[in-house]
Amino acid sequence: MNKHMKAIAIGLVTGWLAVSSVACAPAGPAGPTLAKELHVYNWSEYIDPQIYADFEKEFSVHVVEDTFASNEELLAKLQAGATGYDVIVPSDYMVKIMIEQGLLAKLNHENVPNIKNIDPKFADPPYDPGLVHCVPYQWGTTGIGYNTEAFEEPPDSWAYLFDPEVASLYAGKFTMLNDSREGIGAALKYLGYSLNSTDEAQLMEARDLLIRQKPWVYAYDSEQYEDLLSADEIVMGHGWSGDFFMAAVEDERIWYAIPREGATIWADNLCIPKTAPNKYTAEVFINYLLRPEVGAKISNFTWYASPNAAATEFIDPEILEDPAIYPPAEVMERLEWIEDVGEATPLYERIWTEIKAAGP
Ligand code: N2P
Repeated sequence: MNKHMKAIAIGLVTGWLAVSSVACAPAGPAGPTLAKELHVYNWSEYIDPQIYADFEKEFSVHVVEDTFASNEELLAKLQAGATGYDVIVPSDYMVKIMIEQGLLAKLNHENVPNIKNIDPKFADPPYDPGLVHCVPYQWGTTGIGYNTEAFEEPPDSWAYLFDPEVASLYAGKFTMLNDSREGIGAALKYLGYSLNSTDEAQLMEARDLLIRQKPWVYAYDSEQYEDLLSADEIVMGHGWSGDFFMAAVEDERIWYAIPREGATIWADNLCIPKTAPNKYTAEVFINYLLRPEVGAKISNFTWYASPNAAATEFIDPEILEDPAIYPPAEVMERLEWIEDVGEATPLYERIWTEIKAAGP
């Protein structure tokens, strides 16, 4: 009997026992039951769809996925009163903002025993100490994906996107993420500042640079840039590491560089909104994603690094050994986490709106 069949057999036996005990003992409080449907609000192409199918097969819960393209879009949706989501996937800084705004439920760790599989390095993040609300899902970096045939040297500097003399050579041939913190952050890094700067003069400099760059930008896009690369619409894109590596499986011309001035490192997290209709089912699902084999299946599909230490032995060696996915210490030192900039947040949003509204 394989492991799976054994689990079913035990389930049948305990099910039978439960029925017979109900018959001869006073009924206790009903344990939590699984919902028929689970609503996941995720980044696009961020999970192997087979995982939803496998979960449904084992637990008889149908997973419905809806996607968002930025943390700010996710936050706006929740603030506007969206109440249908059971699991959401915000990044680090957004977890902190959501906790402060009272938007997240606390996890019942008893329902998520596989949380023990999380690498200790990720088990006590500053944005959610002790993983009280969320569980880390995947982590990666933000840099420049490119068509290797279009460059003699890898475009490993933000100058390719921002230095007028260089970027203008690629006019109409590159995209920028449609993301306020990532877009402004990249400009700040090019200028030699922290991507969490709250200095108004530095932020104005970043704004001017982004407005200057705008005529050369093919599109502000966070969901299709890798397809645009493959279709030869663009030759490089500001984007998330794994999206390019995933595209490289089909198109070997595509590769990815972390700019030498430094770049974003981020971790996305599985969290449950306070308004979730099916909290227990959400916890069962999160616990499922934390199984070693399932954790590996996620990274083997997304090409992002996994915070699940127990998954490592099942992750493709090609992914584990790729220094652009698991960067060496000297690269890690140049990476910076996006932090909640508190009172400066409206300024970032205003700058981004100004950039998007500026003439071409
Ligand atoms: C996946 C997007 C990765 C999310 N397509 C970046 N935080």
